[in-house]
Amino acid sequence: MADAGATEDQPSIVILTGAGISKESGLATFRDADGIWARYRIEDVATPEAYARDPERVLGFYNARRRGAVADDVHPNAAHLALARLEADWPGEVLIVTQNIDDLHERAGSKNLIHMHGELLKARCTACTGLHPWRDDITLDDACPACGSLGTLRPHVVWFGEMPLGLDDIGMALDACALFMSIGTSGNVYPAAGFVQQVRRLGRARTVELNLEPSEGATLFEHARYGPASDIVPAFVEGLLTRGLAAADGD
Ligand code: BJW
Repeated sequence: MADAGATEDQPSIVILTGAGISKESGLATFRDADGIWARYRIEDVATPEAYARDPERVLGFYNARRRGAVADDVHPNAAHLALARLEADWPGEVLIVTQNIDDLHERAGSKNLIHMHGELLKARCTACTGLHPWRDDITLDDACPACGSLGTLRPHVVWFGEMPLGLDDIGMALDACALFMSIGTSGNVYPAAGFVQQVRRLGRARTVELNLEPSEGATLFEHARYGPASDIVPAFVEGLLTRGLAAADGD
């Protein structure tokens, strides 16, 4: 990650994204009525205990989602593309902190990106901790490409009770930014749900929620835009690039 410093001429922006930004690309959210948690219980598929109890079930859940994410008809949408354009054209640093494990931000062209809940297209070895690009199913018969151990590969994702990734870099970027945007996340899961409060404590940055509807934490933000991400994010980015940070104000 590049240095997260901000100056008046080059104000930095931190963007938190969640499942809502990938919804219009065809990937399910978690807590909407048609979301993943309506079909699966968290305690069966998204905790270290679930994996210890029934690794095949947990691997099956992520194998199905990996097949979905690499499907030919899944592409970055206008919201992902607009954020990549913002990173390319904004005079200061733009950091995307995504809770999503898909690779749609990368495929849109974003470079300065932290996957705080891991990456679906990587496997991690529980024996040697090695990380490996992985586009196929993970099975208990697979050997770690680095250490050769059998049955030790798991999805490189952050389950409940595990420590999210990149928190030191995220914390520094939040403290330095002039604008914090939260896009397509319900504000249910910590520590991500608390980032807006961290930013507001310092009182230096504007805070904006962009979501289909007011999220759990909506009142914590100073400003908001509501609608599908593929509409509101490109419009918001266009405003920033033409009018600067003041474009964030208002609702
Ligand atoms: C649209 C849209 C469109 C729809 N356009 N918008 C009690 C109190 C406080 C905390 C805790 C507590 N008990 C336990 C905790 C901690 C726990 C936690 O937060 N639990 C809560 C449930 C209370 N957190 C953890 O365990 C985390 N680790 C941790 O805390 O470590 C300790 C620690 C940290 C820091 C300092 C010190 C210690 C780990 C959390 C791991 C989350 N893992 C998951 C699954 C793994 C990845 C995967 O399988 O994909 O990550 S859970 C799931 O939720 C996934 C997501 O990344 C995450 C957030 O979901 P997201 O993205 O917000 O999706 P949705 O569906 O909830 O919302 C979608 C939104 O989009 C909605 O608002 C829609 O309206 C909107 N939308 N269409 C725009 N077209």
